[in-house]
Amino acid sequence: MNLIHVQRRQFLKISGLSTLSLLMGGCGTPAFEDIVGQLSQPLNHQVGELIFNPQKPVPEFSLNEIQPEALIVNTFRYTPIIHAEKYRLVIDGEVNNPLSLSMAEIQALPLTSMIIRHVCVEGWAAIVQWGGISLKEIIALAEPKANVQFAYFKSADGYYESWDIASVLHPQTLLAYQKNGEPLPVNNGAPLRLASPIKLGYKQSKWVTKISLVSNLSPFKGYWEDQGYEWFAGL
Ligand SMILES: Nc1nc2c(c(=O)[nH]1)N[C@H]1C(S)=C(S)[C@@H](COP(=O)(O)O)O[C@H]1N2
Ligand SMILES: [Mo]
Repeated sequence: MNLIHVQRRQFLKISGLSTLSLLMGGCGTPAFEDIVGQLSQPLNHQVGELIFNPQKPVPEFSLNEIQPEALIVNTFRYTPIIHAEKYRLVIDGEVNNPLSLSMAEIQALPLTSMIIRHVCVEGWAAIVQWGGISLKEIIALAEPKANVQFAYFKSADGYYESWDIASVLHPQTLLAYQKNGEPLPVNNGAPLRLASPIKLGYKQSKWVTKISLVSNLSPFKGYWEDQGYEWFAGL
């Protein structure tokens, strides 16, 4: 596996987009507009645009605002035992280059760090520093097809989640392997968990083992969503 950065030209080639279609911002794709029109969320985003024209980051906190004791471990099923050497992150679905990455390969990618507020619907919040790789970076390596609109995240404890592609490709959506400058503890989702300032706590899957990029949602949208919680869950 060659973990080089996907260059813009390569990406356009592999995703079947042309520079012209990017400049036109999706004009002349009536089939796509039809599909989008049926959805209740603002999902008129194209993968290529989201990767090459990053969304605006939300403000972050400073080091002295971190609340090391405030992050409550919130695990509904059980804490899975994952052997770091055997662990692989699989990226599949509507992609031209499916991936199966070891932690060593993931940690060879550029480290991004951010200090954000984690907000749980159960009524608590915590300012946390997360370190990891930007999800956008790793998804670009998988060469998503132009029609991708959602990502499913599968976790080792049976938890599952789905996100809209714009939130997935937000510059501050990370796959984190560090918490407050230390290796991520198992309770908090090691070896790899989602962390993002734009979604509620239950969207931030711990122990992520598989990311599937898709153009449609199935009737199963997420562990809590399927019990009545809101799907978009934006902050
Ligand atoms: N796999 C998995 N991910 C999960 C959960 C879980 O039970 N299993 N709980 C969610 C909820 S509701 C919250 S608030 C956060 C809590 O993260 P923490 O345990 O690291 O504080 O993880 C989220 N991700
Ligand atoms: Mo939560």
